[in-house]
Amino acid sequence: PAPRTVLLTGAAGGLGTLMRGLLPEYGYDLRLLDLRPVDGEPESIVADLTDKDAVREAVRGVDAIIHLAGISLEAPFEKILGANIEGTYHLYEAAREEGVGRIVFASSNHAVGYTPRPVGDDPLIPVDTPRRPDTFYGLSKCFGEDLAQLYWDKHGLETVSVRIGSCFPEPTSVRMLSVWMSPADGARLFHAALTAEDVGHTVVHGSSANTRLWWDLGSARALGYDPQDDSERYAGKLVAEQGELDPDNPAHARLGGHFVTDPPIWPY
Ligand code: NAI
Ligand code: 15L
Repeated sequence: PAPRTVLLTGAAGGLGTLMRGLLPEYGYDLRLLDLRPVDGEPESIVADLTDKDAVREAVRGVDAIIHLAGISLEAPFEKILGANIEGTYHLYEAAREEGVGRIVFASSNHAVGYTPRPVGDDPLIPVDTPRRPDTFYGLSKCFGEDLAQLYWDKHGLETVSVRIGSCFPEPTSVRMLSVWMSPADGARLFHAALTAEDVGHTVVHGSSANTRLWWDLGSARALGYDPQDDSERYAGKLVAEQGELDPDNPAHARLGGHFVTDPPIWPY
């Protein structure tokens, strides 16, 4: 049966806030968790993923999990280790112990951020492109994907790992024109990832059907995802402000953008 009660971790964050608004329309009953209280949601669970017992309690009784919580940019390794690596392990272990059948894991383009972006007639980046994390942050997403594979192979716990490009209300850079996922398409993709049958562990790229797309959406479409948006309507304004990408700039030549520089340069 399709999942109904879904634990949304990271519910107070940017993406969590967008998805809290959109996913109930698909019929989900969301249980919210974050390190900090979720605005206007007094019943949300305030818990740190590094607290194993709290995570197990939060997971009890849900049909599926959308796992967004964690550090979402580059940070010192020790911080990534707690929130993203240990925290994701706690979540998988709790899901196994409580019999939760499926997790949708917010992976990132930064798991493969050093991959050259296609130029001219180059083929789109395939979903099985070799791992090339661009940060400790990206490395933690590689860990999460491997953990997902282990829990599928060993315990039959299914995951869709979504390598999200940039999911914000609007793209804010020329690079983002290629990797942007509109919030509405994000909800479409999460819904497909929750409801497709027999996903085992599937890795998908998470973006809209952008004119300037860099990566292949085939495995996402195979889940039933049918993106409706295209960032191109923002291209005129962004290119006028920022110019086209400069192939001689290393941060414009790789999928991960400015995450590939040392240190990463914000904004991206
Ligand atoms: P965000 O930083 O706005 O939200 C992350 C949330 O996780 C925050 O509310 C934070 O309080 C919570 N959190 C952090 N450490 C925690 C812990 N130890 N225990 C419990 N909660 C904790 O990030 P955003 O943009 O909402 O991203 C959500 C997820 O999607 C992240 O895992 C991020 O890596 C991933 N992602 C997001 C992309 C985007 O474009 N927004 C792109 C690629 C991946
Ligand atoms: C990510 O993984 C980050 O969480 C998000 O804040 C953006 O930086 C996004 O990637 C991106 O590459 O634009």
